[in-house]
Order: sequence, then C-alpha cells, then structure tokens
Amino acid sequence: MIYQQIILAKKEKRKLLAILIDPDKITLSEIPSLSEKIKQSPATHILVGGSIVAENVMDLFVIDLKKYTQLPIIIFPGHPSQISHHADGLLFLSLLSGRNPEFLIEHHINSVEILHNSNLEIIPTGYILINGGKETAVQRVSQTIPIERNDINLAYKTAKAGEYLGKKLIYLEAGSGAEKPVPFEIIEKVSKSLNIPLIVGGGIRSKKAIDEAFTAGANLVVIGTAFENDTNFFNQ
Ligand code: 1GP
Repeated sequence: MIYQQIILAKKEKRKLLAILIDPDKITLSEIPSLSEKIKQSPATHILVGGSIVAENVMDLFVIDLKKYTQLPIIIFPGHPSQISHHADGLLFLSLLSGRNPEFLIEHHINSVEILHNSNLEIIPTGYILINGGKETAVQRVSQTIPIERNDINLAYKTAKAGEYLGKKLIYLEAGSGAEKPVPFEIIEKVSKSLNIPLIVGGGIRSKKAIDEAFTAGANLVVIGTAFENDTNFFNQ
C-alpha cells in the first residue's frame, strides 16, 4: 500500500516529503505539538528511527504518533531493536555503499523473528551513503566508508546494482546533520538511471535545497534536523 502510493506518485510526478522523527532527539511529551506542526506541513510520510535509539522506546513513540497523525508511519531502523509493529511500514535497509556484513545482511537475519507474523509493510531498500562533508552518526555506527561526492559513477553503479538485486527503493543518504546534502549531479544521474523510486536525505536545511533535490530527480525527500531545530521550518 505505502509502496504502491510511492510508485503512483512517481508516475504522476508528485513530490513526496517525509519528516524524520529520531526518538533519541525528542521526548514523548513533544509528540502532540510536533504532530500538529507536521499536520500543517507538506509532509506526506513520517519516518521514525535513527542510528542510536534506546531499546523499547520505538513502540511508545509510534503508538503516540498514531494518536495524533493520519500520515503513514515508516520505521527507518538503525538496528532490529527499533522495529515497532505499530507502524505501517519498514524500510528494510541494506547499506550497499558499505562493506560491513552486519548492515548488508546480519541485522536482516536477526529481524526475521521480529518480523514474523507482523503486518508491517516491508520495503526492501538499497541504502547508499554519500560523503556529507563530515563524519555522521550513520557512518560511525555502521563503520563504513561513504561514496565520495565526486564519484558519480560509483554512486550510479551502486544504485543500479541495488535495483538489479531487487530493491524496491534506493535511498541516497548524506547522513543526518550532514554539512552538505547529496550533490545534485549524483541525484540526477541516479534518478535518471533507475526504474524504481529514489529517496534523498541528509543535510537538507532549506526549502531551496528541498526543491533542488526534487529538480535533480528525488521522488521523496527526507527532512530531519532542520525540522527538529525549527518546527516552523515549513512556514517560513
Ligand atoms: C537522515 O536523511 C535523514 O537519515 C535526514 O537527515 O537530519 O540531516 O535532515 P537530516
């Protein structure tokens, strides 16, 4: 259902926007006011997750968010312990830019028992880390080396290999709080070569940067830090 809607939006050239809620950075008491701000924003999806999230808090966050928003809630996990059955979907991320087996397959094997009998919509996603100018949490936690900003060809080949492997989405990530977002040229090259939808996130801090990512070919843009720092971000 979530994926079909993303496919439809791509076909109809409608832009999708996800707000990332990192339970490590906000408190449960902030959810009602945050949800109100999300309601007033152009967001079409909510992602929940992060590189480091304390165990057991995901359920609490997702249950609370569901009370206040109608938007689809998708888990964006850094670890199998972050999977909540109360969400609508799960980006089943495989970190294709890295060579750390834990993030390529190990976490996935460890998720199977958690996902067994779950109603979560599981969306196989090729996750590609691009150098965002400084070391980010995802880089530190995954202990992988991101693709260099000028290596358009490697980014393209990695994304295309993901598609050939059967991934349903490709996520180009500069890392949360990155100094610089994914370069325009990489988004453009990757989006043109893919038949599957493209997500872009990390270091996007202005409406102009959001528009640039869409112009380059992103189907869904993710905003985390900019909204965390200023919940009026979309009202400016
Ligand atoms: C991180 O792409 C997201 O996975 C969002 O990044 O926090 O920099 O917006 P920011």
